[in-house]
Amino acid sequence: MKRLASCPQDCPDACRLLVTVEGGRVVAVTGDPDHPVTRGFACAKTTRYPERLYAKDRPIHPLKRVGKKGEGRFVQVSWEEALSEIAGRLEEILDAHGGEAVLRYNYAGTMGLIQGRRPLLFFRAIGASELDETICAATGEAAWAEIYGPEKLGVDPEDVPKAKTVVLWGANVVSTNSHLVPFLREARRRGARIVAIDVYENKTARFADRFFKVRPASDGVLAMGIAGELFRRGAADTGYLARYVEGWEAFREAALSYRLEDAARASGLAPAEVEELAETLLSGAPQLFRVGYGMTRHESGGAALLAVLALPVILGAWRHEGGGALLSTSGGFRLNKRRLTGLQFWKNARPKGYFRPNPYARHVNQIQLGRALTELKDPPVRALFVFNANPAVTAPNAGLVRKGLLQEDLLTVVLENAMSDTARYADFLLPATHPLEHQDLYTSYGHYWLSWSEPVADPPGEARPNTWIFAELAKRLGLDLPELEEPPEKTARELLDTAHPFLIGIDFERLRRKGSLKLALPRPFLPYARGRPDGKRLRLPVPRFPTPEPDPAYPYRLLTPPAHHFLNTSFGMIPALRAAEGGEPRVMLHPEDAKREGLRDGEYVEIKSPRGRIVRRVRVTSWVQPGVLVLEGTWRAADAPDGKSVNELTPDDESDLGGGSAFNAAWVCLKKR
Ligand SMILES: Nc1nc2c(c(=O)[nH]1)N[C@H]1C(S)=C(S)[C@@H](COP(=O)(O)OP(=O)(O)OC[C@H]3O[C@@H](n4cnc5c(=O)[nH]c(N)nc54)[C@H](O)[C@@H]3O)O[C@H]1N2
Ligand SMILES: Nc1nc2c(c(=O)[nH]1)N[C@H]1C(S)=C(S)[C@@H](COP(=O)(O)OP(=O)(O)OC[C@H]3O[C@@H](n4cnc5c(=O)[nH]c(N)nc54)[C@H](O)[C@@H]3O)O[C@H]1N2
Ligand SMILES: [Mo]
Repeated sequence: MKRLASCPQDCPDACRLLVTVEGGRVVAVTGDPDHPVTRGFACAKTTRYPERLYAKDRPIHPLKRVGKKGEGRFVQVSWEEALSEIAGRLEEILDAHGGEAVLRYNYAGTMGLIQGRRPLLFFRAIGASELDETICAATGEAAWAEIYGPEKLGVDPEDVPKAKTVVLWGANVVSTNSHLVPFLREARRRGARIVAIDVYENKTARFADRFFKVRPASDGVLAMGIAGELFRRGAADTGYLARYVEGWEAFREAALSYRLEDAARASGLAPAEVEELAETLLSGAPQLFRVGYGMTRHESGGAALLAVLALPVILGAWRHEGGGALLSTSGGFRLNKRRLTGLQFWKNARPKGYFRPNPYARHVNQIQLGRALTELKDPPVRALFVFNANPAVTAPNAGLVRKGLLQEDLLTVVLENAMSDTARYADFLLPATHPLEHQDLYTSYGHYWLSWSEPVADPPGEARPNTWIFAELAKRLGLDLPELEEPPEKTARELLDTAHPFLIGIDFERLRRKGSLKLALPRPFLPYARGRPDGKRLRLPVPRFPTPEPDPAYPYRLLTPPAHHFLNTSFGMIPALRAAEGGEPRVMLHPEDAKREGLRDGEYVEIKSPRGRIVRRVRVTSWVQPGVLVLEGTWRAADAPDGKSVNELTPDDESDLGGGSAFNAAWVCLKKR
């Protein structure tokens, strides 16, 4: 039997999958041929869903720790035993320390709005510490908002074939947004030129017509140099700027102060190459900038993205279909989320039992989980609930996270549908359904299709949806939270109940019938052709790029971009995908650096940062540049030769904008072993 379902992964593509099911089990996965973005193909990862869903070590019964913390030794218990014991411990913690002693840690393990977002209600109802979800997009979002306002409305990928110049800037789309590739090929067939700008030669660099390898964190200066050149050549769309853009004169002044040589020196390109970039932009309009979050994960990553995002504004590219920028399309989904995550409790407190809504609850930045667990006082964090995330290896400064997770007096509850690294640290490991086993509503950050997904397979063992688990806990705490128990259809209806014009004609019944519907975008879709959608003008703030003082003890910058065959850690349990990534994590090192360090291809090296040390096998390759190391993918710690996550090395400091992560600002040194 073949059934359609939505792919839940944290990926811009938000595919519709065609799933073959036999006896309630998924046996094969491909893409929905009728979905205009999925176009019938599933990626290297999702075709492996059967292996992920039925992995031998998937937790399918409630488990209670018997070994030491982190050992991963559990005994099976009943749901009743697990839930009542957790509720009892929670009650003690709430009595002794109040709600803020409880912390959730969640991210986008499923992009489904119901199983992804609804559980927040539980935490807001008990006045738990608020988690700022900054690990991925916060810096990019903040940079976007400075220029374009709070809604991220990217170019519709289905309009990409109309672009004449495409710049893939710090976006490895061939690996991380593979369903954009057919649209790029179509643009190329119609005469577009595709250039890629990245710090190493990744798959997208090889796909592009021209590749520019730039120094990490140099994009801001490079973009300002290009902007200066555009103004000098009289190529700026001054009509557009004068009418729709605030602050452009000051921006122009600033841009003119960057010479081609400045941009060249910072980026490591030749001045002629910077000029070539400017000329490429002028050779074919409209220009499309597909920008990634990778370049934002630096000390001044927000400013860098600001400068890059200014280029389509200066060129007036937004006036034409296919022109502009594409960071995310998430701002198109103007759903009615008022009640989804319990924010309404902050406005109308309804005290009952432990029901202590607290709009002023302490905020914890998720990239500083280790600090929160080990340093916070008044109250200390005494209970941690992890769902839809694997912070033991995906959060920065993993050594400190581990120290926090090992604390005896911390109650750790993990909801999982895989034996994740974090699951091993759980006091209670609760079996969650996989999104192919429950209903949910999905938006996308790479296109404008909304979807509804029915379960296609039976949940194994005693697995339950996240919302069921939190509803049961709420009951045992005497909380009145009927929202957690309401049928997903009801939540979906409410989410779709909005007067926003993009949602006109999209009601739940139609969405359920069709499975997937495109937002009712105006045609042509030119969201910033006349300033912001809200009628305000765009803004071009002048970005500043402080250069960090280099520490000679840590001469290399380590970058850790996504791996082609993984989705963060979500597919690490599949041997074939690990094999496709080379069997173990490898650190890429330039031949010159290898020579200086006396390292040969295939040898192991110790990599050390001020926060920790790990051991990795070396891959000597000129895909990278001198002084820059690249390690693709967040591997499960157990698959590394030393059992340690690469995030032992990464900083938990905030970037310059939005409190976002700065994974790529990891300065390290190498020690031959
Ligand atoms: N296959 C696969 N797909 C994924 C993921 C995955 O793990 N694997 N992860 C998903 C998630 S959570 C996200 S957020 C997105 C990832 O989205 P993004 O973070 O946008 O990741 P990429 O598109 O890979 O773009 C990152 C690129 O930025 C480059 N980069 C890093 N620093 C700099 C810099 O200073 N300048 C420039 N020019 N480039 C730089 C990296 O080398 C890398 O090639 O992808 C999603 N899709
Ligand atoms: N060094 C370095 N570290 C990084 C990055 C980097 O570029 N470099 N990228 C960062 C980025 S962009 C991101 S987004 C984060 C991602 O980090 P995480 O959010 O931790 O992502 P995953 O490792 O995929 O973990 C998601 C988990 O959710 C589980 N899950 C899936 N569906 C469900 C469900 O329905 N219920 C429950 N309970 N669980 C479910 C999966 O089994 C999986 O273990 O990592 C960040 N970490
Ligand atoms: Mo992400």
